[in-house]
Amino acid sequence: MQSEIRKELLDAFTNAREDFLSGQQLAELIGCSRTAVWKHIEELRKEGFELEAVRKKGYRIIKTPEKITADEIRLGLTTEFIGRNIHYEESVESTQKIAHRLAAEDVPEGTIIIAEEQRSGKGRMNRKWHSPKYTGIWMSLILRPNIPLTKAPQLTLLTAVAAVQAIEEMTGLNPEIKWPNDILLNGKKITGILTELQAEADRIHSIIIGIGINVNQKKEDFSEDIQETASSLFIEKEEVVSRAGLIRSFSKHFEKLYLLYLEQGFFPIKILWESYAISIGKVLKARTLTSTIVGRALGITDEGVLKLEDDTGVIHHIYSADIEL
Ligand code: BTX
Repeated sequence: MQSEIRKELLDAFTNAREDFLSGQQLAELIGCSRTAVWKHIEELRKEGFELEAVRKKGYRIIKTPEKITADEIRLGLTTEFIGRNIHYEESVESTQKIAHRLAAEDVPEGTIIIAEEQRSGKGRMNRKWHSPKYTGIWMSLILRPNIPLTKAPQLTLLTAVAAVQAIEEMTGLNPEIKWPNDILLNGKKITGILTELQAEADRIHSIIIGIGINVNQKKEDFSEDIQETASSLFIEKEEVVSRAGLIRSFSKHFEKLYLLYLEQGFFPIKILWESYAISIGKVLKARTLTSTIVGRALGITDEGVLKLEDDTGVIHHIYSADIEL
């Protein structure tokens, strides 16, 4: 757990943007001694931050570390609660597992769990999520909304919108959503979302949203079975993308959408989701556990259920399926 002083120090550098801050200014802003400021600046340097120090002007941060650190995410974070409490690990089985444990310990809403690598990352329906070291964002987010159980899938769709907006902001690329929650670039999967619940009767204790974003992988970093279907932002943009920057951008967009959702319900989110969806209006094949339905996608219901109209005019409601375009 990082100290409060460290958090305030990073907030001060965030607000100062490119400006220098003197040791005295920092001490006053944070309400601690100059020795404490100096000690924390030395610790940032050990983590891989480069700070420029100029006499009579003070300090400013000129480079952040390669590895994601909780401090690097905090530097520039503008949210109230999403991503404010960060649990960071180098290597884990799955961030979802840690999130479940922390959620039961009553950590604050908006806590994120981030790992550099997952040894057994989880996809939906017990599938695997390939999560190699230092290349992607492998993250779980803990929420505690006061909504009925049946509405939980809406948050998966909201997460997809936030991820698309963050990718757009950071790269200028325009990803599309394939129902319910795959995010694609040029038809290849770059992001997956897995929503899990802790609930009693029909009361939600917490919702744990797992987000995997392929950021800086090269084609050969993917295992052979997904080389043709998966891609990364680096492959599509041909530039390294800052993972910490993307986490901050995602947190910002997510918080905005989540507050809108809690205030106005799912409708505004649904409109946004449909504007990014590739499938609406197209003929799709939906493979459910029990059958395969072919039909034209009409849109989604307020519960996030996909509506498919077959060629006899019957409208099918699809709750869970794999979709072929
Ligand atoms: P999904 O079931 O929609 O997708 C899983 C399928 O996608 C796999 O069966 C495989 O074909 C393919 N796949 C696996 N890894 C990748 C990858 N890196 N890029 C593209 N395609 C891939 C989607 O499940 C939900 C994924 C959530 C992942 C996050 S990461 C943080 C959190 N922790 C955790 O264990 N899972 C979530």
